[in-house]
Amino acid sequence: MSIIPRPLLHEPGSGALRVSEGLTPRPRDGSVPVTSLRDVLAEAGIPCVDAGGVPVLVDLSQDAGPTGSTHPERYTLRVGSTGIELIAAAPVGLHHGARSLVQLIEAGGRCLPHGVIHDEPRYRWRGLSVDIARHFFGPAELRRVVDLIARYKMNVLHLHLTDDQGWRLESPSRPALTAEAAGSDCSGGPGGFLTVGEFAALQEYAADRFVTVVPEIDVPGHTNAATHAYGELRPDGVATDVYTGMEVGFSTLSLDLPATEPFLRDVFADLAAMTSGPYLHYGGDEAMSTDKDEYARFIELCDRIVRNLGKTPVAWNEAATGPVSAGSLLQYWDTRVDLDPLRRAVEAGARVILSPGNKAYLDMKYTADYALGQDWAGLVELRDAYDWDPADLVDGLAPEAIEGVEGAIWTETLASPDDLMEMLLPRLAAVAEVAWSDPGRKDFDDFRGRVAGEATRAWEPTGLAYHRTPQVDWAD
Ligand code: TNX
Repeated sequence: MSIIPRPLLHEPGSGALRVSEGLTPRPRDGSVPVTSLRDVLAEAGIPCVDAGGVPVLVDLSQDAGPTGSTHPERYTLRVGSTGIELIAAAPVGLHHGARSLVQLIEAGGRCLPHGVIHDEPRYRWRGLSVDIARHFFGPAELRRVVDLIARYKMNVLHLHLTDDQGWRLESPSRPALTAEAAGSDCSGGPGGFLTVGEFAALQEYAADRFVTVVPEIDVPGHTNAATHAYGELRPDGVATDVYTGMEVGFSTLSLDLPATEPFLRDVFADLAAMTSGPYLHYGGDEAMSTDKDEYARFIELCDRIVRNLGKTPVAWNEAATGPVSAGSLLQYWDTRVDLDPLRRAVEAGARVILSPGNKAYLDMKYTADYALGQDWAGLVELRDAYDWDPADLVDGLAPEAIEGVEGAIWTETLASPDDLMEMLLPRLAAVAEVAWSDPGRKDFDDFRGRVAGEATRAWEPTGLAYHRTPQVDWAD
């Protein structure tokens, strides 16, 4: 079994099926979509032919997946002597099944072992957060990230769009944000930003791969770019200087200034209008320069603004001291803090995304002497990113309160696309498996073998940089 993330159930058969002439998808009837299967196969260079290939019967049926399951993302993939069968409860499951099929074909060298897979994810939120504020990564790089996320059956791309060093998304009602505060980054580079059109196109590209983009505008801290563009957001009315360092916690908005609430309303309204998914992230982290009571009022206001725009609010764990509204999401990252506020927020109806810094932060160094990355949360080797169970992370957190798992990559030290990729790979595969697979069947030895296969079959052929950790026996 070569698939990452490891499927829930796999019953191997005894023969194998040759797919040298390509595949011929056959929907059970006209209402069953096969475009997603065709697209996934085409992107992997596996030809689909109208006739004469190995038949792939495609069907939507409630009988798909593990026996008795009602999971909306479930699918069943059968490979036998007469062909392939892909059955899912919904189009998203067909997409997952297609991803598994591609990995099986790649691993088998076009010779598919017989067998049956019944699969579904453990968590519904399987994300990666990418900081494009400290260093800017544009549409082409972000599409490559989406490709990887989708390959590993993850479904959320969270974009950290604003920080002290730059504002990276056009906001039509506040043009100075990108006109004045997007031309810098953490290493004196030119920065950059996504236009409204580029952001729309990226979301469409992601949606075609069943990935939701969750945009983050971080307030009230991490706001030097905003106060550089709009001096009226500062008590003295004077715009702050451009910031190109790596410190955190020095900037803040001030709720009692007349310009602040209109600013928040404008940028979140713009963001809601541009965002096709149901979530808006308003940050809330590391507001070390914000007064405590004022911080609570900020959280309450941002939660309300996002709700009134018809979106579900998401914020970093600090916002648990909020109040946040029932049904909003809190993203747990800081393993050093008191968790009582998080538990209380959950009791009041919040749900939790787990991004523990010492496991899921893919900007942490692999080893102490690694050139890239930081180490404030610890070192995160491949095994550290793999060997943890989300259900055990926060004492007293009900399993139903866990929405899912998200890796995060902060880019203070990552200036180039290769820097980004070698921090993501191979650890992104570990995040995907933690979020998808049954913890009872997880096995690092088996996983690292599958990772070695990904490097030769998926990363090297497409020119993706990855870290050759000694924890994997790479093929060459
Ligand atoms: C903490 S995680 C931060 C970021 C930094 C990151 C570096 C979080 C919510 N805040 O501002 O970029 O550490 O690892």
